[in-house]
Amino acid sequence: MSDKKQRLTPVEHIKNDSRYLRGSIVESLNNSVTGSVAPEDTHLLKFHGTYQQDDRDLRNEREKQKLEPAFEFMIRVRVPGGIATPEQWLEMDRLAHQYANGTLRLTTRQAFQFHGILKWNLKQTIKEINDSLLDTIAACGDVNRNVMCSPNFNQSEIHQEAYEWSKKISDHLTPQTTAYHEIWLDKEKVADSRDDEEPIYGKSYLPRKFKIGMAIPPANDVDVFSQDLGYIAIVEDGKLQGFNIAVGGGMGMTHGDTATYPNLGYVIGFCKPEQTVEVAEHVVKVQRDFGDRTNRKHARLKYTINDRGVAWFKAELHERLGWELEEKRPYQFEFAGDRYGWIQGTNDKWNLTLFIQNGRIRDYKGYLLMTGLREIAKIHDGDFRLTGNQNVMVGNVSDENKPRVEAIVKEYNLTDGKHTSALRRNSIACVALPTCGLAMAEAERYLPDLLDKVEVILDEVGLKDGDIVIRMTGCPNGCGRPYLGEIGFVGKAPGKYNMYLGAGFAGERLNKLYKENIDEEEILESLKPLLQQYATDREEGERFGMFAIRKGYVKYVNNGLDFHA
Ligand code: SRM
Ligand code: SF4
Repeated sequence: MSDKKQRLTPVEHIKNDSRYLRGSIVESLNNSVTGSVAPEDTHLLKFHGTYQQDDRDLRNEREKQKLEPAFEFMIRVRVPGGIATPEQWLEMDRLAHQYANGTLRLTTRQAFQFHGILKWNLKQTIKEINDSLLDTIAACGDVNRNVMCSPNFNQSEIHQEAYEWSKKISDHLTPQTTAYHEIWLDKEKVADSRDDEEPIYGKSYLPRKFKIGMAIPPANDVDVFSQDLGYIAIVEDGKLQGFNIAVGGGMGMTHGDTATYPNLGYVIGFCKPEQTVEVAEHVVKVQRDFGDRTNRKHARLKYTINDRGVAWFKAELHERLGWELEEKRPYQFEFAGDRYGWIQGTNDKWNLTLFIQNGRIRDYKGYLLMTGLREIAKIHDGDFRLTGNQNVMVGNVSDENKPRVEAIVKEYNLTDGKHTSALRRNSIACVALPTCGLAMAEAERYLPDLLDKVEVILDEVGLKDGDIVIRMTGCPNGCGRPYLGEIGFVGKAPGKYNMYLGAGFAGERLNKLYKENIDEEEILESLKPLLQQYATDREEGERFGMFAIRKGYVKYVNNGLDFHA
């Protein structure tokens, strides 16, 4: 055995020996002694779209009682481009009540998540998701994940075209193993695992997760530079000419380990629409062959590229393609957040973007959000578009149906965000506690309360309507893309956060560490003078992130390699 092979991470061996993602998943599901699955299967299940978790609110109590943790599963539903039909919405709503914890979670990658599913219901839930013509394969795992696409609100034809391409990329990169159908859908063994093939991934799949997003300027609402592979639509004379290609973005890092860092993608050229799928396949294959399989903290494409150089990557890609990308074309992003309220598309249909705080859909006392959206789904004649900012667009509403949707919005007090502060409208928080096994601090359950307090300051200094991008995550993995927040909070310990400042408003620049390990009191004490000063000293049109840099609160960050400098 070569040195390199010996040094592969344990997950590499699990994947390689899994017979194309089968492992002992069936046996694990049938084991009635425990609510969990075998340790190796926890890794393989991710490729099937589900994570084993345990309710962390109950962990200590159950330990005291000598009970096994309260095991439960999260299921992530792949929704390429974030577009779902009203029928699919109704199914997700039903499944959330029947098998999960009665809530639905819209994710930062335009997908649905269910939480709190017991092992005994896992198979049936995944089967019923597939019955609705959505699926969960490759929603997680070391493969290409849900392909994002700007849920564009007005350039309807351009969006439709871009969406079709993102769907083609998604289909092309979906794993070919028949294990998914065999395990979850009771499909007869169409092939022995020995007959399975993964022409793009191979037996060991990718060294790490892989993410693709497509943005349509001026909106960078998929944070295209945070993707391993980003496509930036180039529209000239009202027509989609093709895409600029950005490679090597990623957010995850580890506290205290400066060898890990967030990075923004490098724009390396331009391709025509019909070349997008081929580009995706070869970028993935370069990463398959050169990504670091000996260290999962160094295994993303950003490290492959930064270690060897952008020029090397481009040359390797060109050689595999057999042709060269054209020169990148000019583009201009103006914002990374969502545009709320009703906007008419160029196809004359209406799009209503609703604000969903941190993507959690449920009924609250006095605010029946989940019921209201269900009522819309029942009469809706268009589609639902999940946004990369955890919100939802009620898309392609006809003129005739608009008043009916409006009436439901009014009856259930659904908000188009215009009644909340601009800060809240531009906020993202990851799931964190109690389901995320990696959370060090709260995020989704805490950010709304923190914002209540920050809004008091904003009111005092007259900034309530000023757009500022704020993001919080419960750990440094970056699921809420916090390093692209003009204000970013990253959990360190219960109640303690690192505070970052200075990212670009349109997702074009990373932020930088401003204060470390601070609690709520210190957060508010730090923010107050900053916001006061921003209210009085900002230059015409100056964004908060840039202001924090100009005033010397933090240094300008060029990219990942100087994030910790
Ligand atoms: Fe994430 C792991 C939730 C978007 C970077 N992420 C996790 C897990 C599965 C925790 C785990 O491994 O046990 C979280 C499950 C929490 C729960 O209870 O639901 C989790 N990630 C999420 C979601 C649901 C956050 C949200 O509030 O919306 C997002 C689901 C997206 C989807 O639909 O596919 C989510 N995760 C992201 C993003 C943002 C993005 O992709 O645009 C990132 C940063 C971008 C990137 O990948 O670089 C992200 N998640 C991570 C990482 C760090 C990866 C790295 O390179 O270091 C982990 C941990 C890991 O992979 O080891 C992680
Ligand atoms: Fe969990 Fe950390 Fe991702 Fe938040 S950022 S969901 S705490 S892994």
